Amino acid sequence: MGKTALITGITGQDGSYLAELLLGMGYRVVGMTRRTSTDVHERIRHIVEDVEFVSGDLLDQTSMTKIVADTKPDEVYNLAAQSFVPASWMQPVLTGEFTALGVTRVLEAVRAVDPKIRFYQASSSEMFGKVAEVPQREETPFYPRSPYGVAKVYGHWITVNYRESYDMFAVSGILFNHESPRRGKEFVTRKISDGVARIKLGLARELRLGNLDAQRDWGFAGDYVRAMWLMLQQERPEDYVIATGRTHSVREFCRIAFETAGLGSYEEYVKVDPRFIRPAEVDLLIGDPGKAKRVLNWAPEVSFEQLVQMMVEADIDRIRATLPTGS
Ligand code: NAP
Ligand code: G4F
Repeated sequence: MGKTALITGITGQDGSYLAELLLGMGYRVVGMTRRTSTDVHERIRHIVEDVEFVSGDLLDQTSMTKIVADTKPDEVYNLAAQSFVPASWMQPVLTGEFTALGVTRVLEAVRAVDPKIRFYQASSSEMFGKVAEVPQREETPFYPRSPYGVAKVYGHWITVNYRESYDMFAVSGILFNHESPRRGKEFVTRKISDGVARIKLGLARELRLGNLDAQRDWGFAGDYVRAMWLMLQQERPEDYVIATGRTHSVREFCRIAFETAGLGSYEEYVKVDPRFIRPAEVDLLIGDPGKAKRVLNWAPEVSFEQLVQMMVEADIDRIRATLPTGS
């Protein structure tokens, strides 16, 4: 018998790549989705027949506990969250309910049904915020700079607390930014690749962005979900930083993206718009993936340059396919 995995947030970027990975390894994959009046399966359309769907919500303890009891998973991956940082200033209470208390609800469900179920929490480099050291490691103190970051710190510590209080196999992956052609269009990398594609195909003339000097340690989502799985296969539950160890600015992302599309200098098209500047910024993130390399034998396979090219080419192909033939 193969293992069963329950994934919350299966309709998101990471959920889609993780489901693919686990199905490929023979897992029975159960995906939790919340009820919506429209179809949210865009990212998992190609595997929708292979996944079992259950309806639940991080806000609802009863549904969480019933889902864990009914599906009897060996592993639970808690990827669901309100994950867009600017939205967390607009909806700070809701962000706390989803992204902080939601973690406790899933942990409570696991504890009540079977504390031996292995649990993965999607923690974030946003917890490091105004960074205390460079690069950031598992021991680096947290200094979050947004309601989202604060909520993730809660999610991280409640995971550690359940591990220590109830001897559960509960681990927290502190993942640095990871991107792909399936990234939501509100995040800066996808906003750039989509914007570049629109300019290339004559559908737009400019791209409006915020802080071009912000620096992130960007990797490919497909590489990062492998690390999530590896963390749950270890003998001991421990937390890991997952990152490439290299950082790049938004400006550099723009430069490579416009060059990939053959549009020349990004400076001709990119305009800084104060609407996209944040109330408090995380200026620099760079992770130290040393422990993940040593213990998990994990390393990213896709470089920054390959990632930018992959995203720009995918958006050009996707948008071109929607245009009348010959455009
Ligand atoms: P994403 O694309 O925004 O996906 C979020 C998922 O959460 C979606 O499936 C969404 O469902 C679901 N969700 C939101 N609120 C929910 C609720 N109340 N109940 C049930 N499901 C709910 O995020 P992602 O990029 O895949 O990231 C996955 C996780 O990793 C998130 O927790 C994120 O905070 C964390 N993380 C991401 C990164 C990164 O760079 N991508 C880095 C560090 C940590 P709908 O489809 O219904 O909206
Ligand atoms: O792409 P972003 O919105 O991602 P951010 O805020 O780093 O958060 C993402 O990564 C986290 C891991 O560190 C996750 F936990 C979180 O869920 C999410 O996936 O912004 C990246 C940087 C920021 O410094 C922002 O100020 O890009 C800068 N930026 C500049 N112009 C912009 C824009 N960001 C967005 N979204 N839109 C802009 O126009």
